[in-house]
Amino acid sequence: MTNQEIKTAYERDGYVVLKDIIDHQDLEPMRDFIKAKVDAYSRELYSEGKLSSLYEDESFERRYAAICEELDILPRNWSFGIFGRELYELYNLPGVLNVIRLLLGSEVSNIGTPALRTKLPRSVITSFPWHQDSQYFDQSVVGKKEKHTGGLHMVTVWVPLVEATVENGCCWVIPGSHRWGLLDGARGADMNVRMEEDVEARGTPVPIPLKPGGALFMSNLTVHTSKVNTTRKSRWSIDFRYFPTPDRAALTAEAREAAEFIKNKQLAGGIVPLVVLTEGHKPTWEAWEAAFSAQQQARRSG
Ligand SMILES: O=C(O)CCC(=O)C(=O)O
Repeated sequence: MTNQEIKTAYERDGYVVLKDIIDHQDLEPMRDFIKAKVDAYSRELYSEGKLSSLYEDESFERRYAAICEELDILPRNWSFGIFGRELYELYNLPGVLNVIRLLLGSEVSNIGTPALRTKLPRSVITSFPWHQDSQYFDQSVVGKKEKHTGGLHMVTVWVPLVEATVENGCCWVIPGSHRWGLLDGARGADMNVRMEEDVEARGTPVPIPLKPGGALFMSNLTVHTSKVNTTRKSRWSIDFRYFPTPDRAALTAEAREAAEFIKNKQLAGGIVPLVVLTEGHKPTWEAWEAAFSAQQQARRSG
Protein backbone atom coordinates (compact mmCIF):
# COMPACT_ATOMS: atom_id res chain seq x y z
CA MET A 1 0.00 0.00 0.00
CA THR A 2 1.21 3.54 -0.67
CA ASN A 3 1.34 6.06 2.18
CA GLN A 4 -1.77 7.71 0.78
CA GLU A 5 -3.64 4.39 0.60
CA ILE A 6 -2.70 3.61 4.20
CA LYS A 7 -3.95 6.99 5.39
CA THR A 8 -7.14 6.80 3.33
CA ALA A 9 -8.00 3.30 4.57
CA TYR A 10 -7.29 4.23 8.20
CA GLU A 11 -9.34 7.41 8.04
CA ARG A 12 -12.25 5.61 6.36
CA ASP A 13 -12.30 2.45 8.49
CA GLY A 14 -10.62 3.47 11.76
CA TYR A 15 -7.98 0.79 11.22
CA VAL A 16 -5.54 -0.51 8.68
CA VAL A 17 -3.81 -3.90 8.48
CA LEU A 18 -0.31 -4.01 7.05
CA LYS A 19 1.46 -7.26 6.26
CA ASP A 20 5.23 -7.72 6.40
CA ILE A 21 6.18 -4.38 7.91
CA ILE A 22 8.23 -5.91 10.75
CA ASP A 23 11.29 -8.09 10.11
CA HIS A 24 10.94 -11.51 11.71
CA GLN A 25 14.27 -11.05 13.49
CA ASP A 26 12.90 -7.91 15.15
CA LEU A 27 10.27 -9.99 16.95
CA GLU A 28 12.81 -12.54 18.24
CA PRO A 29 13.87 -10.48 21.31
CA MET A 30 10.25 -10.44 22.54
CA ARG A 31 9.86 -14.17 21.91
CA ASP A 32 13.19 -14.88 23.62
CA PHE A 33 12.10 -12.76 26.59
CA ILE A 34 8.86 -14.76 26.89
CA LYS A 35 10.65 -18.09 26.46
CA ALA A 36 13.16 -17.27 29.21
CA LYS A 37 10.40 -16.25 31.65
CA VAL A 38 8.28 -19.32 30.90
CA ASP A 39 11.34 -21.54 31.28
CA ALA A 40 12.20 -20.01 34.68
CA TYR A 41 8.55 -20.34 35.77
CA SER A 42 8.41 -24.03 34.84
CA ARG A 43 11.73 -24.75 36.61
CA GLU A 44 10.59 -23.03 39.78
CA LEU A 45 7.29 -24.91 39.88
CA TYR A 46 8.94 -28.23 38.97
CA SER A 47 11.51 -27.86 41.75
CA GLU A 48 8.68 -27.14 44.20
CA GLY A 49 6.92 -30.32 43.07
CA LYS A 50 3.97 -28.39 41.66
CA LEU A 51 4.53 -29.46 38.06
CA SER A 52 5.04 -33.00 36.76
CA SER A 53 7.14 -31.89 33.77
CA LEU A 54 9.19 -28.93 32.56
CA TYR A 55 7.41 -29.20 29.19
CA GLU A 56 10.68 -28.13 27.60
CA ASP A 57 10.05 -30.06 24.38
CA GLU A 58 6.84 -28.16 23.76
CA SER A 59 6.71 -25.39 21.13
CA PHE A 60 6.72 -21.67 21.91
CA GLU A 61 2.95 -21.61 21.40
CA ARG A 62 2.22 -24.68 23.51
CA ARG A 63 4.60 -24.62 26.49
CA TYR A 64 2.96 -21.98 28.68
CA ALA A 65 -0.50 -23.32 27.77
CA ALA A 66 0.58 -26.84 28.84
CA ILE A 67 1.89 -25.51 32.17
CA CYS A 68 -1.31 -23.56 32.87
CA GLU A 69 -3.39 -26.55 31.83
CA GLU A 70 -1.68 -28.80 34.39
CA LEU A 71 -1.95 -26.10 37.09
CA ASP A 72 -5.59 -25.61 36.08
CA ILE A 73 -5.21 -21.83 35.95
CA LEU A 74 -6.13 -19.23 33.32
CA PRO A 75 -4.38 -15.98 34.31
CA ARG A 76 -5.82 -12.81 32.74
CA ASN A 77 -2.47 -11.04 32.55
CA TRP A 78 1.17 -11.75 31.88
CA SER A 79 2.73 -11.31 35.31
CA PHE A 80 6.44 -11.89 34.70
CA GLY A 81 7.54 -8.31 34.05
CA ILE A 82 8.05 -6.60 30.75
CA PHE A 83 10.38 -3.62 30.95
CA GLY A 84 13.61 -3.88 29.01
CA ARG A 85 15.53 -2.76 25.99
CA GLU A 86 13.27 -5.00 23.84
CA LEU A 87 10.48 -2.50 24.40
CA TYR A 88 12.55 0.50 23.39
CA GLU A 89 13.41 -1.31 20.15
CA LEU A 90 9.80 -2.38 19.63
CA TYR A 91 8.42 1.15 20.06
CA ASN A 92 11.01 2.45 17.59
CA LEU A 93 10.58 -0.15 14.85
CA PRO A 94 11.09 1.79 11.60
CA GLY A 95 8.18 0.11 9.75
CA VAL A 96 5.82 0.95 12.61
CA LEU A 97 7.05 4.52 13.06
CA ASN A 98 6.63 5.24 9.34
CA VAL A 99 2.93 4.51 9.71
CA ILE A 100 2.65 6.31 13.05
CA ARG A 101 4.11 9.45 11.43
CA LEU A 102 1.48 9.25 8.68
CA LEU A 103 -1.35 8.89 11.18
CA LEU A 104 -0.24 11.05 14.12
CA GLY A 105 2.30 13.52 12.74
CA SER A 106 5.82 14.38 13.78
CA GLU A 107 5.60 14.82 17.58
CA VAL A 108 4.63 11.47 19.03
CA SER A 109 5.26 9.43 22.18
CA ASN A 110 4.60 5.84 23.07
CA ILE A 111 2.59 5.64 26.31
CA GLY A 112 5.40 3.56 27.83
CA THR A 113 3.77 0.22 28.62
CA PRO A 114 2.54 -2.47 26.25
CA ALA A 115 0.07 -5.31 26.75
CA LEU A 116 1.72 -8.67 26.28
CA ARG A 117 -1.07 -11.16 25.67
CA THR A 118 -0.83 -14.82 26.58
CA LYS A 119 -4.36 -15.53 25.22
CA LEU A 120 -4.60 -19.00 26.69
CA PRO A 121 -6.86 -21.76 25.35
CA ARG A 122 -10.46 -21.48 26.64
CA SER A 123 -9.75 -18.26 28.56
CA VAL A 124 -12.97 -16.27 28.63
CA ILE A 125 -11.60 -13.28 30.54
CA THR A 126 -9.12 -12.57 27.72
CA SER A 127 -11.79 -12.66 25.05
CA PHE A 128 -12.18 -8.95 25.69
CA PRO A 129 -15.76 -7.74 25.17
CA TRP A 130 -16.34 -5.08 22.49
CA HIS A 131 -14.62 -1.86 23.54
CA GLN A 132 -12.77 1.26 22.49
CA ASP A 133 -9.26 1.66 23.87
CA SER A 134 -10.18 5.12 25.19
CA GLN A 135 -12.58 3.38 27.55
CA TYR A 136 -9.70 1.50 29.18
CA PHE A 137 -7.71 4.73 29.58
CA ASP A 138 -10.62 6.69 30.94
CA GLN A 139 -12.11 4.25 33.40
CA SER A 140 -10.01 3.03 36.27
CA VAL A 141 -12.74 2.41 38.81
CA VAL A 142 -15.11 -0.53 38.52
CA GLY A 143 -18.59 0.59 37.49
CA LYS A 144 -17.71 4.29 37.24
CA LYS A 145 -18.20 6.00 33.88
CA GLU A 146 -15.68 8.65 32.90
CA LYS A 147 -14.76 10.29 29.61
CA HIS A 148 -11.43 12.04 29.10
CA THR A 149 -9.84 11.03 25.82
CA GLY A 150 -12.64 11.00 23.25
CA GLY A 151 -11.27 14.20 21.67
CA LEU A 152 -7.73 12.88 21.29
CA HIS A 153 -6.41 10.75 18.46
CA MET A 154 -4.23 7.87 19.65
CA VAL A 155 -3.09 4.81 17.72
CA THR A 156 -2.93 1.22 18.96
CA VAL A 157 -0.52 -1.13 17.20
CA TRP A 158 -1.39 -4.80 17.58
CA VAL A 159 1.41 -7.21 16.66
CA PRO A 160 1.11 -11.02 16.57
CA LEU A 161 4.08 -13.03 17.85
CA VAL A 162 2.51 -16.23 16.44
CA GLU A 163 -0.04 -16.50 13.66
CA ALA A 164 -3.36 -15.07 14.88
CA THR A 165 -6.38 -16.88 13.44
CA VAL A 166 -10.13 -16.88 13.99
CA GLU A 167 -9.67 -20.18 15.84
CA ASN A 168 -7.06 -18.93 18.31
CA GLY A 169 -8.86 -15.64 18.98
CA CYS A 170 -7.58 -12.96 16.61
CA CYS A 171 -8.91 -9.40 16.91
CA TRP A 172 -12.20 -8.33 15.36
CA VAL A 173 -13.02 -4.73 14.46
CA ILE A 174 -16.10 -2.82 13.34
CA PRO A 175 -15.14 -0.71 10.31
CA GLY A 176 -16.20 2.93 10.61
CA SER A 177 -16.94 2.69 14.35
CA HIS A 178 -14.24 5.30 15.11
CA ARG A 179 -16.78 7.87 13.89
CA TRP A 180 -19.33 6.92 16.56
CA GLY A 181 -17.60 9.01 19.24
CA LEU A 182 -16.66 7.75 22.68
CA LEU A 183 -19.44 5.36 23.71
CA ASP A 184 -20.75 4.59 27.19
CA GLY A 185 -19.26 1.67 29.01
CA ALA A 186 -17.72 0.75 32.34
CA ARG A 187 -15.32 -1.71 33.86
CA GLY A 188 -16.78 -4.85 35.38
CA ALA A 189 -15.44 -6.63 38.45
CA ASP A 190 -13.13 -8.64 36.14
CA MET A 191 -11.60 -5.29 35.02
CA ASN A 192 -12.89 -5.74 31.47
CA VAL A 193 -14.85 -2.86 29.96
CA ARG A 194 -18.35 -3.60 28.75
CA MET A 195 -20.30 -1.35 26.39
CA GLU A 196 -23.90 -0.39 26.94
CA GLU A 197 -24.69 -0.38 23.25
CA ASP A 198 -25.28 -3.43 21.04
CA VAL A 199 -22.47 -2.52 18.65
CA GLU A 200 -22.96 -5.63 16.52
CA ALA A 201 -26.42 -4.30 15.63
CA ARG A 202 -24.87 -1.02 14.49
CA GLY A 203 -21.94 -2.26 12.40
CA THR A 204 -20.51 -5.37 10.78
CA PRO A 205 -17.62 -7.08 12.62
CA VAL A 206 -14.61 -8.12 10.58
CA PRO A 207 -11.97 -10.64 11.79
CA ILE A 208 -8.30 -9.65 11.49
CA PRO A 209 -6.26 -12.84 11.08
CA LEU A 210 -2.61 -11.86 10.92
CA LYS A 211 0.78 -13.50 10.55
CA PRO A 212 3.93 -12.40 12.43
CA GLY A 213 5.51 -9.51 10.57
CA GLY A 214 2.14 -7.82 10.13
CA ALA A 215 0.46 -5.22 12.33
CA LEU A 216 -3.04 -3.90 12.94
CA PHE A 217 -3.17 -0.12 13.45
CA MET A 218 -6.39 1.20 14.97
CA SER A 219 -7.64 4.33 16.65
CA ASN A 220 -8.54 4.73 20.31
CA LEU A 221 -12.20 4.97 19.22
CA THR A 222 -12.31 1.93 16.93
CA VAL A 223 -14.66 -0.66 18.42
CA HIS A 224 -12.92 -4.04 18.65
CA THR A 225 -12.88 -7.35 20.50
CA SER A 226 -11.20 -10.73 20.45
CA LYS A 227 -12.92 -14.06 20.96
CA VAL A 228 -12.14 -17.26 22.84
CA ASN A 229 -9.06 -19.19 21.77
CA THR A 230 -10.42 -22.61 20.80
CA THR A 231 -7.01 -24.19 20.07
CA ARG A 232 -4.58 -25.85 22.55
CA LYS A 233 -1.90 -23.17 22.12
CA SER A 234 -1.32 -19.62 23.35
CA ARG A 235 -2.01 -16.83 20.89
CA TRP A 236 0.95 -14.67 21.85
CA SER A 237 0.77 -11.03 20.81
CA ILE A 238 1.85 -7.61 21.97
CA ASP A 239 0.03 -4.31 21.56
CA PHE A 240 1.28 -0.81 22.28
CA ARG A 241 -0.06 2.71 21.96
CA TYR A 242 1.06 6.08 20.65
CA PHE A 243 -0.24 9.57 21.35
CA PRO A 244 0.75 13.13 20.41
CA THR A 245 3.43 14.43 22.79
CA PRO A 246 1.37 16.91 24.85
CA ASP A 247 3.93 19.71 25.14
CA ARG A 248 5.13 19.61 21.52
CA ALA A 249 2.34 18.47 19.19
CA ALA A 250 -0.02 20.96 17.54
CA LEU A 251 -3.27 20.16 19.34
CA THR A 252 -6.63 21.73 20.13
CA ALA A 253 -7.12 22.71 23.78
CA GLU A 254 -9.40 19.68 24.27
CA ALA A 255 -6.89 17.27 22.72
CA ARG A 256 -4.01 18.77 24.72
CA GLU A 257 -5.93 18.31 27.95
CA ALA A 258 -6.60 14.69 27.01
CA ALA A 259 -2.95 14.11 26.07
CA GLU A 260 -1.91 15.57 29.44
CA PHE A 261 -4.41 13.24 31.11
CA ILE A 262 -2.71 10.24 29.49
CA LYS A 263 0.78 11.44 30.34
CA ASN A 264 -0.09 12.19 33.97
CA LYS A 265 -1.88 8.89 34.39
CA GLN A 266 1.18 7.03 33.17
CA LEU A 267 3.55 9.05 35.37
CA ALA A 268 1.33 8.43 38.40
CA GLY A 269 1.70 4.71 37.69
CA GLY A 270 5.51 5.04 37.61
CA ILE A 271 5.62 4.83 33.80
CA VAL A 272 7.44 7.30 31.57
CA PRO A 273 6.06 7.81 28.04
CA LEU A 274 8.80 7.53 25.41
CA VAL A 275 9.24 10.21 22.74
CA VAL A 276 9.63 8.30 19.46
CA LEU A 277 9.09 11.00 16.82
CA THR A 278 10.19 14.58 17.29
CA GLU A 279 11.90 17.53 15.69
CA GLY A 280 13.56 17.99 19.09
CA HIS A 281 15.38 15.60 21.41
CA LYS A 282 14.83 11.85 21.16
CA PRO A 283 15.87 9.90 24.30
CA THR A 284 18.31 7.02 24.09
CA TRP A 285 17.47 3.71 25.73
CA GLU A 286 19.82 4.59 28.59
CA ALA A 287 18.13 7.97 29.16
CA TRP A 288 14.66 6.45 29.08
CA GLU A 289 15.63 3.64 31.44
CA ALA A 290 17.10 6.19 33.88
CA ALA A 291 13.94 8.34 33.73
CA PHE A 292 11.80 5.23 34.19
CA SER A 293 13.80 4.08 37.24
CA ALA A 294 13.59 7.56 38.78
CA GLN A 295 9.82 7.60 38.23
CA GLN A 296 9.42 4.17 39.84
CA GLN A 297 11.51 5.34 42.78
CA ALA A 298 9.46 8.54 43.13
CA ARG A 299 6.27 6.50 43.09
CA ARG A 300 7.57 4.12 45.77
CA SER A 301 8.59 6.97 48.05
CA GLY A 302 5.15 8.43 47.71
O1 LIG B 1 -5.31 -9.10 21.96
C1 LIG B 1 -6.48 -9.22 22.26
O2 LIG B 1 -7.00 -10.32 22.40
C2 LIG B 1 -7.34 -8.01 22.48
C3 LIG B 1 -6.59 -6.78 22.23
C4 LIG B 1 -7.35 -5.55 22.56
O3 LIG B 1 -8.51 -5.55 22.81
C5 LIG B 1 -6.64 -4.29 22.56
O4 LIG B 1 -5.46 -4.25 22.16
O5 LIG B 1 -7.24 -3.29 22.98
